[in-house]
Amino acid sequence: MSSSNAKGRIVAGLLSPHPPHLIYASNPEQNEPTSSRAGAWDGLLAGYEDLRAALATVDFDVLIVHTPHWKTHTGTHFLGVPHFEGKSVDPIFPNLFRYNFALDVDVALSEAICEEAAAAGLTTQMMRNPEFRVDYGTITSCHLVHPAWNKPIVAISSARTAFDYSNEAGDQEMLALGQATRRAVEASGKRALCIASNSLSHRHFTTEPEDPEDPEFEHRYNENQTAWDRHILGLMKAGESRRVFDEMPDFTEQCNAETKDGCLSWLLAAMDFPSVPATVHGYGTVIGTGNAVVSWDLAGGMCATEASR
Ligand code: 2X7
Ligand code: FE2
Repeated sequence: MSSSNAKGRIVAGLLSPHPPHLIYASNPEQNEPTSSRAGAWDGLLAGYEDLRAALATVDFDVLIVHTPHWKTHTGTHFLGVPHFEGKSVDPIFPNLFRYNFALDVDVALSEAICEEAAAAGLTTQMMRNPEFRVDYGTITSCHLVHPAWNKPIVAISSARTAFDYSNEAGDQEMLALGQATRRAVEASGKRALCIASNSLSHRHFTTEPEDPEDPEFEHRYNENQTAWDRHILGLMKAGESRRVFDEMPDFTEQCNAETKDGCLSWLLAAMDFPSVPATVHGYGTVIGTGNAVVSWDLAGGMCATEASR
């Protein structure tokens, strides 16, 4: 771990979507259901493989994840117990995701971000219930980024301000939360991977084929959604992350995008709107939703892979 005298930093930012289908298709020992491996999501799984290869040369101390599936209605909450174990079941897809998790939390960093955010005027709370069932967004994204689970995490809830007020209000809150996260990481002396755990366009089918992994069934919901996703990924690759933030309310509105929960806006603000071009490791649909695996190499530590060459 870095010396606590050194200035901490966010070494990389990741957009890491969490369809539980990707865990199902990977057949890790922690997940109970077994998939057919028929191949519907192979492109996205290859994107995650490319991301993990790129991260193999990155030294980090902690993963910080903002998740849309821990929904809190009284401000932003942070995991505040050193170790959690249990079974996380996706409420919509219990046939795909029943995952036995065991994870460690960097409680000191959680508390530091919580305090920084509170000092910036946000409503915040530490979650101290040791029986808490960690949500599938946090687990899926952390597993796909770093399946070894040998680093502590910080998990941040979605306070859902955009749902109660407006997309603009939600993004302004995420701006403050992202900046608070950055300040707390810098003061901690730690090297952090920051993860936005959300899909992009989010219209989805409401029926499932007999084999959920049937590649004949999987396709984009419609071209409008995909065109918006392409546009956002183009801005990311061009290093125009501030424009992504500025266009976020329209994207969220017109694409029913999962960005409404704030993860990507938080990440862009935590990274201080980098102009370094992002790498898109993979893009694909899951039940029609648009999902992109993207990285921003902020410390120059990621190695070249197929996607970045
Ligand atoms: O939570 C999700 C999601 N965001 C996208 C696709 C499929 C399932 O779950
Ligand atoms: Fe989701």
